[in-house]
Amino acid sequence: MAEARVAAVSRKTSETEIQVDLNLDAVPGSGIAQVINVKTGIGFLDHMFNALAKHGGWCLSLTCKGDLWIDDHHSAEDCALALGEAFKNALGEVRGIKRYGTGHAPLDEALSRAVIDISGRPYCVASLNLTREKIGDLSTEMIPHVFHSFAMAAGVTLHVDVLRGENDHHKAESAFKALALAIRQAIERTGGQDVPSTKGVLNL
Ligand SMILES: [Mn+2]
Repeated sequence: MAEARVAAVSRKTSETEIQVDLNLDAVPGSGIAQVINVKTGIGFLDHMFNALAKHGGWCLSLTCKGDLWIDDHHSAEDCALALGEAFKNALGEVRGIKRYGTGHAPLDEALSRAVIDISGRPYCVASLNLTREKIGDLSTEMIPHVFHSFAMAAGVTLHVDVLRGENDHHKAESAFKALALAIRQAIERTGGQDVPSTKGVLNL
């Protein structure tokens, strides 16, 4: 059996202090017990990262002490950057994986689609149609920012679209679940050691 893909990232600035431990290979049937412990200081963001980890088949420990007395911006952004960096480090050289992944996830009336390319070309388009100012203590404007920050740090091309929905909590949660399914497909091992690019190299 292939070795589990793991990474640990510590990130400290004057605004946030973050620790991430990630294992990408805790999918059901892997023999690795899936343990998820997320404490960003922002309840709704914890809920979103929990959904991402659960449906992505990850073990994830993420803790953040951030300057929430200012607002949620630095904590949300920096958690996504640290998680993206951990994701990139855990994958290592892009070799022997599917590279592309697509996920669709409904949550009641809401339906989202995420498409990812583990490309080494960081780019993000997120069209979420959120209408509320906040969900819990998370500003809704931070949700596309989280996707963008994750994509930049992970070095992936990411498109996330909420295709329909009425309830902002449902829309956001279905978007994170769609991303989880897309990632799970993209990082699935092919069983080979091929570099999935005509250029013969990725991550450059
Ligand atoms: Mn920012």
